[in-house]
Amino acid sequence: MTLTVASIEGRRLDHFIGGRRTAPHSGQYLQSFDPTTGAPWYEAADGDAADIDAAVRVAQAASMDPAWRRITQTDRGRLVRRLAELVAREADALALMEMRDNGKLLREMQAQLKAMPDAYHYFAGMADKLQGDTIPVNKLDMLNFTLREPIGVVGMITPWNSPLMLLTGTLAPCLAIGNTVVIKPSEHTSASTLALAELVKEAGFPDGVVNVVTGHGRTAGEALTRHPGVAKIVFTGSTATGRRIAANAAGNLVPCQMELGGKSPHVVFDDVDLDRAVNGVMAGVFAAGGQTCIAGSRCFVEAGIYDTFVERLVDRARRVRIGHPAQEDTELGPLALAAQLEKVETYVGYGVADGATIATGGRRPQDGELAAGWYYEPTVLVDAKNDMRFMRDEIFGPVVGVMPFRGEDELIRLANDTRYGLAAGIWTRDIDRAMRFARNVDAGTVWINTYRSAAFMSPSGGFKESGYGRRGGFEVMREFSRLKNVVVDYSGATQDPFVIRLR
Ligand code: TXE
Repeated sequence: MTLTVASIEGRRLDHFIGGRRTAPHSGQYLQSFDPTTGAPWYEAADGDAADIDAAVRVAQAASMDPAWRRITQTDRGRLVRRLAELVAREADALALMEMRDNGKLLREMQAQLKAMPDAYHYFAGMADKLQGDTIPVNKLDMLNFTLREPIGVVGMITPWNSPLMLLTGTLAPCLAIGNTVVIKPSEHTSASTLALAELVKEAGFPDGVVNVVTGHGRTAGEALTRHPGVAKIVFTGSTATGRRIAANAAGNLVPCQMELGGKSPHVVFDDVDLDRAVNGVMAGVFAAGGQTCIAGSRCFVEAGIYDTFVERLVDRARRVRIGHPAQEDTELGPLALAAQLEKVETYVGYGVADGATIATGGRRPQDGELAAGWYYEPTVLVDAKNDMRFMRDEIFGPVVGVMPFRGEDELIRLANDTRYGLAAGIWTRDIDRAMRFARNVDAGTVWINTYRSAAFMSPSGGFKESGYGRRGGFEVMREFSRLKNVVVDYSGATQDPFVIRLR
């Protein structure tokens, strides 16, 4: 892997198309910033429609090329496993690159990267298990069966919060199934995806199977979603952008998989071990700086323990260690983007204007080096209500709104009073109650006495405006293959073309 933090500092990075670094058609590059200082640290090709067109054509050609199309399933799986080994070899370098780009804790990015090879191995195992059915039909001497085939070129648009992890859940199965891909990473975090493309080449995948075009959403991203050569769009990002992409894809009748925003309810009943629940709520919204679609940003606490719970939560939030993401003891790093910091400040302001009270946080830290970066204190807003703007929209930062509830009926009404439906969490010792909540809450994933416990073996995705389609588990075999029905008449009989036989 030639791309590392040291090798790219101050340099220009090109697209990766057809197995080669390719300069942007426009000659333009965009800057990528270090969130701990706000300073640019490398430039990436600023792709446009011409670059996307070149990449999609190459990916189309690769999907028809016998080097990829006629490879056995076993060999395809072997390539994905080889990629897993290379990701394991480069895990530390990739984690460092992602931390530098998005400011997330090095420990967190390392944990993601160390777990990633297992995901590639898991999906590699699907390569030789993609099978159809034999269908019994009411005709003798007829064989009726289904085939599962690759779809073709899959366009992937990824965000900046966990670039490679969010890519893996769709890239690994796509490759195992035999698709080819064009990836448009976030303009804020281009480096690690370009580095991964180098590993794909080193693993031995034919050129053109994986292509990366960097650039802005409104140019490169938009062009990818409108390109008629793309057979499916995979998107992770905001609901507003997802809606726009789905409309573009509809123009070509192309299906999408959408992993969008969330405003997930995180519930605490009065029968719990309070320390455990406080830690769970903290992890749900302050880990990753709240920059995760599954953040438990609306916290509902049973009225009887509301005051005690808030006191403990605030006490713990005040003790969160804010610092440089590479430091071993840092618990909260900076936000990834200047725009994200502004969004967080704006929404905390809305919260106060709408009648909530800041119990802790609500400020940028002012001391020393922290003042220069995009840092924000963990923030707890009490007296929150669902109709307040900060409780309705996804903030994507370390901000939680807390409100009391009385009884399960009120809880379900409050929990589901959102346009999102991505995740939900509940802390209680009463399993009946937990199961009733799991059945009644509108969320694609429900956690009971845990939170943010994601696994590539389980299907994840949202309801409502959080999107559609599923990642993880066996569901992806359906998502990234197409189903063909084949009918064979082996009777040898010649039929009169105009005889209609009634049964
Ligand atoms: O997202 P966008 P942004 C949410 C979160 C955050 C907000 C804004 O609430 O505050 O989105 O972040 C590409 N056609 N999430 O502006 O715009 C873009 O280049 C095609 C939730 O970064 O959704 C990038 O690659 N592509 C989330 C990707 O879309 C377009 C993760 C995401 O950008 C495009 C990130 C267009 N017209 C943000 N416009 C999650 N679900 O985890 C943009 N893009």
